[in-house]
Amino acid sequence: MKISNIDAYQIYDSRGFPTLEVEVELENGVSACGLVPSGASTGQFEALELRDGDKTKFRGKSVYKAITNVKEEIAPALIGKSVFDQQKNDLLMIELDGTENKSRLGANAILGVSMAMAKAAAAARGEALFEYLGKGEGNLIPLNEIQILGGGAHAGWATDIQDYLVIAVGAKTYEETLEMTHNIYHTAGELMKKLGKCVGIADEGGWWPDYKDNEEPFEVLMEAIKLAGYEPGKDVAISLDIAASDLYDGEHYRFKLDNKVFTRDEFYDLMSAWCKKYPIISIEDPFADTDFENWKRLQAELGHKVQIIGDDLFTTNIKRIEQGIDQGLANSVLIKLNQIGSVSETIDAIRLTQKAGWLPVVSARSGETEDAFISHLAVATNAGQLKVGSFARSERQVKWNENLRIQRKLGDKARFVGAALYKTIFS
Ligand code: 2PG
Ligand code: MG
Repeated sequence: MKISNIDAYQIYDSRGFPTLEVEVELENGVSACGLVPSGASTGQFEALELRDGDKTKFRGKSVYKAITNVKEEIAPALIGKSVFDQQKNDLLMIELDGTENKSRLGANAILGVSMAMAKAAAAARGEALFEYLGKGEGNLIPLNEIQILGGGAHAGWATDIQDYLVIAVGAKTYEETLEMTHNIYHTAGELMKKLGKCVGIADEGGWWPDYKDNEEPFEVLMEAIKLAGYEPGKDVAISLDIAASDLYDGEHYRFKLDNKVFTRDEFYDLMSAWCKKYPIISIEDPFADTDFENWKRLQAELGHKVQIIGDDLFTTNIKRIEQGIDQGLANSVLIKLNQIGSVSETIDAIRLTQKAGWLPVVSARSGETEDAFISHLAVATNAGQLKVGSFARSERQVKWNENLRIQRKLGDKARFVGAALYKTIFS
């Protein structure tokens, strides 16, 4: 089944920023679109998101160059190729780009084509995307990691910590994780409003808080879990994304809200102390992407009972994940399609993570679209976990809802293991 046409045009993400939609059309008339997400707290090792930078157009954020690259360079190279050769076609685009970080054509241009190609191929086979990507092997409905409070780059630095999240570790079914999170999300919102601590909604749908320091939110989180009728640690655990690269100047970590400066040792002590003081089951980017020593130390101290996830640390990049595995820097990898810029490389990153006995957590970006590609990717690869921001706003809900549909389609074959997946990394 050959690709007959590829088109691209500008659409708008959940923040109203320009992004690309790419349409891949096949010789039998079937077509599909890939919608490209965009981060705010991006890692320095991510593949490059090409923006025009012309201040007179969408304040520098338009993506017309990336669109032109799809139409004038990628399309002529891929038209006539088999849509089922995902890996070969992704590689062709990577070679056509010719740079280490996809900076010539743009990772957004390449990813849009890559996603649309996979969706068109699935449609041509009459399969759901998860079936096509997983070659029929994917059936694990993921455990959700859901944001209750948003801070950092997603909420005007209302807190220095980026995400305060929950994981329904006691849930027996996927539906139950959603119900538990719904209850906690709304209880937390009501509580914060009553206390005068809620300013609005952050970029990923969590509550935008107004606190004096970065530790106060733990109290509302613990209280909301209890008020919603759950036991912290047993039914529901806390998860954090510190996004610490944003707090690090090469020597010190800084909390603006608390007006505190930490040496690397002091910051280590704080991260380690929080993991012991609160029922934290998972912590992402507790240290900067260059502070390997602290990563290694935390993994050695707490990696047997806390999920330690590298996001900016690894940027879904095979070489960086391999380095992390060699050096024992963490036990889990956040997986984001646009950090690396193609579907094949993303799946390779997941497989590498799993082979090492680590856990992949498939993730959305803070700037999202109505595309539910990642829900399919998580099930297709049996990744086990999905992080999509909060439990509000349609660009988030479309992903949670898609997993309900996937589960329904899988019927008896669907599996949900919940927190039992942690057995893989905990001893
Ligand atoms: C993260 C993501 C999603 P962003 O840091 O994990 O929460 O944020 O897309 O802004 O990098
Ligand atoms: Mg992160």
